[in-house]
Parts: sequence; structure tokens; C-alpha cells
Amino acid sequence: MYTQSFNVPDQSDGEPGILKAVPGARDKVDPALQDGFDAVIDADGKIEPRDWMPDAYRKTLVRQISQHAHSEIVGMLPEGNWISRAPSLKRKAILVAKVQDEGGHGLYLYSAAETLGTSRDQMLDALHSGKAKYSSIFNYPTLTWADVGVIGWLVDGAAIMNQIPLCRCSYGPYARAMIRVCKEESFHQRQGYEALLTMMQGTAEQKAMVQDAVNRWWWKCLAMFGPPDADSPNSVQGMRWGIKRISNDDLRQKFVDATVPQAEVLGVTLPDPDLKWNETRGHHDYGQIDWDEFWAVVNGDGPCNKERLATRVKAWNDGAWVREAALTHAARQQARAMKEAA
Ligand code: BYC
Repeated sequence: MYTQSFNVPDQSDGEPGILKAVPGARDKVDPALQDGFDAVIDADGKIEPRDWMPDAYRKTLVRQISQHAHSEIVGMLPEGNWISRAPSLKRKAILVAKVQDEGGHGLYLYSAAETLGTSRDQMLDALHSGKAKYSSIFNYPTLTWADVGVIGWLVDGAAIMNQIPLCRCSYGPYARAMIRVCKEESFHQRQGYEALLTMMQGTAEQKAMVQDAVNRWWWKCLAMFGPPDADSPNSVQGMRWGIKRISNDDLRQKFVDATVPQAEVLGVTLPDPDLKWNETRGHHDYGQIDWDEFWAVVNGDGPCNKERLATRVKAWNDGAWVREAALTHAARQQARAMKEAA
């Protein structure tokens, strides 16, 4: 299983296809500021909100952190669908806690992005108008209760694999937010796996339901790590800046290698005839991911993109009165405090 102690090297050593750090472009700014920034990055230090940073570094972080925040709050929806249909009180309580955690992760991440000078309203506007990206994985439907377990096991498992290296991201507020997020994701992954283990000890129908869910989610989870390194426009610079520590393909490989033995214990088959151990590479080989499908989903044409956005926009509109009431209350309190102080 994945924990905070999961040990990941910064880069694979000498393996083909590994992304190498490259010198960053110098902005047209005071060279001393750029040199100071480069020195912190080269020493593997942390950049904090009040430190000078190149515009491109700031923009990259706003892009990634806001996409990540959007993924957390849109990620509440597929599982939220099952809260009222959970098979027992225990499973319902666990699912409510998990979905609530995802909402919390969104809040820490929006707060981290706000330290870079963007506002929450701007970020949510970009999400609601369809301009902002969020993880492809949340545009697929959750058809049965087994999907909830598989999301915990595979989707949260993939999320942790991607997020543990982000705990060492060069931007302090993002790195610190990720430490707590990863602790909670670890619980999410375990609860999913445990729910599936229970179902796999049940009836033939329950076992078939788990296998069906695994068949539907496996390839989507592999695509979650992002395009292959050769087609990943942001990776090289992201790694140079210490935002990204491990490449998309290397994380995907780690996920496959970690998941195969878990599938064996569970008693399910991963739906890939090409999946096999490669003694020479010391890793599992796996089949071709459907990148056309991935890009269609990322660009808005997945099975649930429209439904997910419509749900978010409705929630935002339905909550308008709460925001207005909170603002009015705060203004009144402030006016009262000023009157008392006068
Ligand atoms: N879906 O150059 P690349 C969770 C985009 S939350 C959609 O490799 P980068 C969870 C990418 O944004 C999971 N788009 O980009 C929550 C870029 O487009 P732009 C979210 C994707 O940034 C609740 C373009 O493709 N995790 O797990 O170097 C319940 C080219 O990609 C995807 C995070 O957000 C995708 N799957 O690397 C349960 C982690 N993949 O922006 C679970 C933080 C790529 O240039 N983010 N794209 O227009 C990251 O680590 C990185 O941003 C990524 C992409 C690895 C995702």
C-alpha cells in the first residue's frame, strides 16, 4: 500500500526516456533576482509566496494547482452519487468522510493557488465556463457499488503515486498542502481495497461486479498520469523547476508495478493481455493506452463531462445565498466593531 514513507527517487537513473533537467529561460528582470531564484531551486529549497519568482513559474503553478483543486471538487461527484445507496451504515459513514475529505483537499489547494495572486472567483469561473482542465478520470460514470471500491483502490492509488512526489515540490504552500492530502488519500486507497476484499469474499455476482468495475476503470487510471513523456509539453520545465519530480511515464510504470500484486491478492484480472513481468527491465510491460480517447475526454467529450460541469455550476448557483449571507454578516460585524472602537 502507499504511505507517506513511500520512497521515490528524484529521477530514474540512466533509464531510456527519462526527462533531464534543462536550463530555464531567463526572464527580462534583474539578473540578481533570477540568480537568487535559480540558487534556491538548484539547492532543492522552497520558494515561498513573498519570494520573487519568474512569471512562467507562477503561471505554471497556478495552472497545475488550480487544475488539481478542480479535480478534487469534481472528484466528489462520481462517489457522491453513491452516498444514499451505500450498502451499510458503516460504508455510508466511510464514504461521507471520504467525499468530505476531497472537498477539504480542494479548499487547501485553492488556498495554495491564491498565494500566487489568483482569486478563487477567477479559478472557479474558469472551471464553470469550461476553460479550466480537471482530471480526465472524473468524466466516467459510477455504475455499481463496486465502482466506489475501485475508485478508492485504483483512482486514489494512482492519485497518491502522482502526489507523493508533490510533497517535495519547490513551491512551499503546495508542498505543505500535499503532505496532508497524501495522508488522507492513503486512507481512501485502503478503504477502497478493503471494500473490494469484502466483496471478493461474497457471492459470484459480487465478484463479477468487482471484475466488471476493474475492467472499466483500469485503462482510464493509467491515462490519468498524463500523456507519454515524449508528448508532455510541460514536463521538462516542470522538472527543471522542481515542481514535478518524476515523469508521467515513470509514475505510470510504478503504479502498474505496485498494482499487479494487489490485484493477485484481491483475485481480479487486470484487463490487459500484454501485461507481463519483464525480467530485463525489472518492470511489468503493459499494452497500449488509447490516447485518442484520453484527449477527447480532456477536451470535453467524455461520457460525463457535461453532467459534471452542470452539477458544479448548479451547486455554485444554489450556494449564492449562503455566500451573500456570509458577506452581509461579515460586513455588519465589521461595522459594529468599528462603531465600538470609535
Ligand atoms: N486529465 O504536459 P503534461 C485525484 C493535461 S485528483 C486532464 O504532462 P503536466 C482525486 C495537462 O494539464 C487528480 N488533463 O502536463 C480526487 C496539460 O494541459 P495544459 C488530479 C490532463 O502538468 C478526488 C496537458 O494535458 N491530480 O486524484 O506537466 C478523488 C499536457 O500534459 C491529464 C493532479 O492534478 C489528465 N489526467 O502534468 C479521488 C496532480 N493529464 O494544462 C482522486 C497535480 C495531463 O497544458 N498535477 N493533462 O492545458 C500533476 O501532477 C500534473 O499536472 C499532471 C500533468 C501529471 C496531471
